[in-house]
Amino acid sequence: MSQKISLTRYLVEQQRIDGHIPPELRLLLEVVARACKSISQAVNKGALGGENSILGSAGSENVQGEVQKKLDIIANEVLIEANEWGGHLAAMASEEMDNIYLVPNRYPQGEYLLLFDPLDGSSNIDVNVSIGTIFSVLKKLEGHAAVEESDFLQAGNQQVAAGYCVYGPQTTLVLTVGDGVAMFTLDREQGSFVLTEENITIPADTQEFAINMSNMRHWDEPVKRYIDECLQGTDGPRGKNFNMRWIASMVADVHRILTRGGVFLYPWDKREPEKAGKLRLMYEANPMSWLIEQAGGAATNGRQRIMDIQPAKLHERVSVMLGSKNEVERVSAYHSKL
Ligand code: AHM
Ligand code: MG
Repeated sequence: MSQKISLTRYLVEQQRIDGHIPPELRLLLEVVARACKSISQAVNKGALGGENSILGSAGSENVQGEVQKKLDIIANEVLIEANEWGGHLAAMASEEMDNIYLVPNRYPQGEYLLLFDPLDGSSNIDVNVSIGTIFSVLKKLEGHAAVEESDFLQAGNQQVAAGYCVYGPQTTLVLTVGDGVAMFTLDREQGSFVLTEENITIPADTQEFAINMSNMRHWDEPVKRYIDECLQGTDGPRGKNFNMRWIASMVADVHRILTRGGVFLYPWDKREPEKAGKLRLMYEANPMSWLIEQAGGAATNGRQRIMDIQPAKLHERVSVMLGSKNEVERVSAYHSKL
């Protein structure tokens, strides 16, 4: 790319030239990107952050009963503080908050709802492995003056923007507003995100899968069959060898898939049968599914397109299989044969 295109310019063009996004949504996305820059700074400091290290546990649990890390809480606060006063939002919801967060009365109210996992891949924070922020944007339901949790309970196909920021060797923001997927790399000297990849497409076929193999004995038959056939390589029915990667940060695994293809699975398993899965539908699976679909891939819970699932609650969990289209279709077909 001869001339550098900043995220700001990309969004202005999405608004002005293509009419894809209204000005308030552009502002919202700029604010989220700004918050991600601050989170990236905090992540970079690690053990050097503040008087005490910002690594380690915060000594509390979130609504899902998971131990919160200090950086989970810092990232959550950064996103709230950046977004609450701009006038573009009505409310926010986060993995780290039990209930929705209403924009305080002292600030103007907007039409949008922002959902996020402030720091995904928390188990990787202390070990200096890539982590990220995932976000999804919905519109408030019309005719509702006061926002309630029920306003958030919209299927993923209602999203108006979705993305993530991965804090890895580079800090990269990946975004869709329904017009393909674009990637922006943080230029630390300039302090801005620069467009580095547009119209991302995922190859329909792949020879790489991502799954936590230690859960194998708990999977149900379709997932076992799919992975078992991959593992048989050239000797098995697939007739080709597969490679495996598992970073344990969905952002980093999805980023690899958007970059070179692959399939990611965090399926339902028998450990806690009443749980639909580990990952959360509204602020993990839905935004990632939309990015993957916008890049030509597919995303399913095995039986249904993830983005068509009607959520029943804010922190709902879901079984996730996403990535290269032909692989996702294959694993779906194995589920329908049950
Ligand atoms: P988190 O939101 O608490 O960080 O959990 C989500 C993460 C995903 O990023 C990742 O794919 C998965 O949990 C890893 O789980 P496991 O530790 O079971 O491999
Ligand atoms: Mg998380």
